[in-house]
Amino acid sequence: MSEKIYAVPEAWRNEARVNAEKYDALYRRSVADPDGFWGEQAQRIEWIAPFTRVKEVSFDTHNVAIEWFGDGSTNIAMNCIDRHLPHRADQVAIIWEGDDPSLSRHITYRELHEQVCRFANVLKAHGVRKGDRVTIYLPMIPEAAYAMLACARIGAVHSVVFGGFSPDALAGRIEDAQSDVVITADEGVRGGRKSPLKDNVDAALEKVSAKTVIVVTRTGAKVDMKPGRDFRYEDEAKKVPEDCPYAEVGAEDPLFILYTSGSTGKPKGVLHTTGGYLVHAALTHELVFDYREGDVYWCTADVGWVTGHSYIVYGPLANGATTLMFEGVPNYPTVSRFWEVIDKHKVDIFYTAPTAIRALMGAGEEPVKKTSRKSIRLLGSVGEPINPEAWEWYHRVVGEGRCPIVDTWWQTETGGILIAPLPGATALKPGSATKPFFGVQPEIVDANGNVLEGACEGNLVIADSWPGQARTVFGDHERFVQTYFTAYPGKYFTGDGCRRDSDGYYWITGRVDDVINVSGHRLGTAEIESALVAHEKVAEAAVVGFPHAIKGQGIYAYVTLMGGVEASERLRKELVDFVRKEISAIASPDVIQFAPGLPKTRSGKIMRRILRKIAENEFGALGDTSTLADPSVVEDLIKNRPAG
Ligand code: 6R9
Repeated sequence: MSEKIYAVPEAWRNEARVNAEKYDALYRRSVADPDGFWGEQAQRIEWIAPFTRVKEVSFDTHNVAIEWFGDGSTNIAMNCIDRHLPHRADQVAIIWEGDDPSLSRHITYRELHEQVCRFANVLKAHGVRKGDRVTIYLPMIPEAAYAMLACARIGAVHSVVFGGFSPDALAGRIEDAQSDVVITADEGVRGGRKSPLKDNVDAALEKVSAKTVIVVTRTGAKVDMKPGRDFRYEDEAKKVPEDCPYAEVGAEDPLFILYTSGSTGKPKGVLHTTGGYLVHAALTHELVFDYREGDVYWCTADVGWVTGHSYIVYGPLANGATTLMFEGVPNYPTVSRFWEVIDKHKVDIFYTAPTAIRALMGAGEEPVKKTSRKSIRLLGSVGEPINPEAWEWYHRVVGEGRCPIVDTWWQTETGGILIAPLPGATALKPGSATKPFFGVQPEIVDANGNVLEGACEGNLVIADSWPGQARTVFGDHERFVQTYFTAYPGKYFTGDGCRRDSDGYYWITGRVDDVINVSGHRLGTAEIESALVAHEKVAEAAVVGFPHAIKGQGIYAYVTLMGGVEASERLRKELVDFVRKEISAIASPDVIQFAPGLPKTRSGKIMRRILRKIAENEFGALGDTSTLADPSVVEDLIKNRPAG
């Protein structure tokens, strides 16, 4: 671990909104008096009916119930748009940068208002009412933000599905959300390649049903349109009025569902509600990124992930910011693309993922150094632990040593950032997400649930609620309780391992459950295993993560074939493609090892600990193998481990 400390630069200290002293005092107050602290912070958004109650929370395993500002009402689209119109109608709300560097668009708050109203009216015309679920399967085009905000405007619940997911994965999410309406585009464009989004929707709707598909034009490709079910957005938009009043929405009414992988079963539909989520997203966006009036802010995530929800759309727009939405990828047309976009749009704040930094680091300094980047003031990181080497490179080469890096730890379930530096207050240690945000009470527990004090390492739990916390798993509250509130009763279990050093800094060590983090994308090993065993030639599969230089973790699959089936290079490729088709390209295994048997205990449980060690090439550290039903299986696995 890196021992280096970067003090808060003097200019930052002098101009800090929150300096070190203020952080300490305000943090203490925020946890001692959450009602007082959050009651005040909640005034940053506009309410329709004011709340009189702040925090009403039970983490009791028998009755998990989470409410914030429960009797207040508001509207998120009103907060992100209408509220700004009197003084920033002509300010740019969204800068859209296309995959093709010659394409960009500037959308003002006035235009955003028009577009969102139209979109909302189209949804209404197709029967969408408050509380209905709408699935959004779009590329990174402004319409993705319009569609999300249109749902929020009428009180409908969006479920954004990442455009990289396969028809099967999409079908599962449409079905689970019981969503009658799907919004998609003819095609997506990324890295110069087109992806057949509408065709994927058609394939998904052969398995599950939806009443209406609304198709936004991106490339103009010819796609099948099923009469009575499929509608062109552009045609529908012409038929509806241009204004749409916003609905009054309860603080605890749902805003969105977002599917995320866990250790077991299918992805869970994590449900977020309205008031607390917006307060948390907006406040963290302002303080962690030190967002200032007039800044151009760029988060490179996709709206298909929670980072896109909270820190491309809702947090920035609630703060009246100019948020950049990028359709492309870091290495197209060249590996200078990120830095060129920064120069083109004079980006002040840049937020990306360690996997992108590591990939670009591999291309050397020249592609960065030939750009100016002088507009950049602050850098951010999210999605997985950032290794100190990548941190140092990001700091020294990209930020030229003058930009603080905010390493932000949070999750789909937390709604917004929970552990991160405040750039004017917190000295930085490369690789550490540093200190808790206001109101957040992290604790480190051992396997028995004992709370550890001082410098220690264990599992990360959060002792009490924060406004942006997920409220439930859609349609399955029991699963919500099981997943997050039973391992350590009375506390929220994050699934992450963590070390705290003697300065009280938190260092996330990665997942402690059967979740792997590939390029910042969460995947359950169980999900990939069930995709593999769905193949007719596969008898059994076990999947583990292994360290990968660029992706952070790679996917290593042990596969036992059906009797009589020969292992071959061709079959290996076939299985990789099969997983890609069942889930997504991000889930395709990096390594497949064909194995005659898997190491199991006498009760038949696969010993993943051993499989992880073999995948990591650490044969010396296999630990106790005496409880295995057949220890010779392990020798075979070691002997036949593919090179690499
Ligand atoms: C926002 C997001 C959550 C998991 C989380 C952890 C890992 C995210 C991190 C980080 C170390 C950071 N993670 N940020 N680990 N340092 N700054 O990524 O949500 O997709 O739900 O993933 O990602 O393991 O538990 P999500």
